[in-house]
Amino acid sequence: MDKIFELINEEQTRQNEGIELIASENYASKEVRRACGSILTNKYAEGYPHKRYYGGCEFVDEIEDIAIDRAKKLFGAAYANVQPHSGSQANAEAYRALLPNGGKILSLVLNDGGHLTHGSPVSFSANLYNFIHYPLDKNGHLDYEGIKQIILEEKPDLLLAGFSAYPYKIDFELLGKIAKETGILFMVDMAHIAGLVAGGKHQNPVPYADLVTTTTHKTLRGPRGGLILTNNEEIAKRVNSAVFPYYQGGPLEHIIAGKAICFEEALSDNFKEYAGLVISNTKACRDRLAKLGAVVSDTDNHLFLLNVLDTFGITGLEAQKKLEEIKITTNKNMIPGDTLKPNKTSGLRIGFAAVTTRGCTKKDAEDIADLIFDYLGNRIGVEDANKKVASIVSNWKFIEEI
Ligand code: DSN
Repeated sequence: MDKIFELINEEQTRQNEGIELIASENYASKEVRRACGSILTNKYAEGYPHKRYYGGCEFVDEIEDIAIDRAKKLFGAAYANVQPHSGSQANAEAYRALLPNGGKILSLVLNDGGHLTHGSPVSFSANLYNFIHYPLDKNGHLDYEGIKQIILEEKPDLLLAGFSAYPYKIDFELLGKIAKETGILFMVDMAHIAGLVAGGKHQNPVPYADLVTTTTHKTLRGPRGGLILTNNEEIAKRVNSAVFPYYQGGPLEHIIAGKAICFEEALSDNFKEYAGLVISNTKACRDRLAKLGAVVSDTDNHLFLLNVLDTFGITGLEAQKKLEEIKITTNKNMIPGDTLKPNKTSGLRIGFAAVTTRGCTKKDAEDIADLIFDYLGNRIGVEDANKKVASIVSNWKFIEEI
């Protein structure tokens, strides 16, 4: 067997045996994976449905049309571009559609829960555009009035919302109103919460924003990829040019087929129930940790932040590595006002989208909280902790069956 297939098998075992708490991960369904691994990967289809640069596109045209229609229906958008290869590329394409190079963008800084493409100096974003940032308030919440004041003083061209490590609801309607009143554009990157929006458990930004980007593989539970939505025809045209030919070449029609299947799954009642369970499991784990005495953010969505420095006297990096010893996967994360650097951090980001797909219950979520608290606090040893992980996971679906 090719070494690659051996490694895929090992990764499959790792995914089956572990407790996956990385807030941006999930398990795509068999059907999504079947489409993504299909012969559609063989096809070149530069351009858009019915306007391609290649022959033989009649079937991929239909597939892409279906993906677009389902994306529009799922999020109530007038226009959808399903070709972005990733969330980062979707953001690059969105900025290109909305602003000239050098345009001024007001966003949340990475350290407070933003994203690399929201103006980090190590990403293209800060090199092509002029980013300024709004802070969170002292409790780690958005300060809507403060954002308005910054807009009035700094006069950016675009307000950007939607975050990677923000555990609270976002009032998109209010942010859209602020942008309108101050005469600037409003863009949302809903990558983390797209599944909660699709499941009706978070306010949908599409009616309030000029443009919305997302990934399709986080809470939305589809294939790894990006999506751009808008209700504005002019912006939609500029998005299409920014995606192809400006930033991308041939679309990944196998992934677009996987997106189409994911959108149909997300339109179901089962998915609505799933989105609700993600939120209640996250809350159950967070509340249990708080009850045990851990320093944690609150949560309204699929994630929370655990301050491991104040709770256990270790860094986020140390906590992440220690939990890996017992097959619990998390990621180190800055917490608002963090005094440590991004490669160490004071916090862990913990999310329940993936384990809820496998069948995690409220009791499992509370048991996971006990396990994290006891293991990071050196109250139980590695052997006992491993037994507890195996026992929790033994009640869950195998990832191949999802
Ligand atoms: N890397 C993603 C996350 O983990 O949140 C964001 O793109």
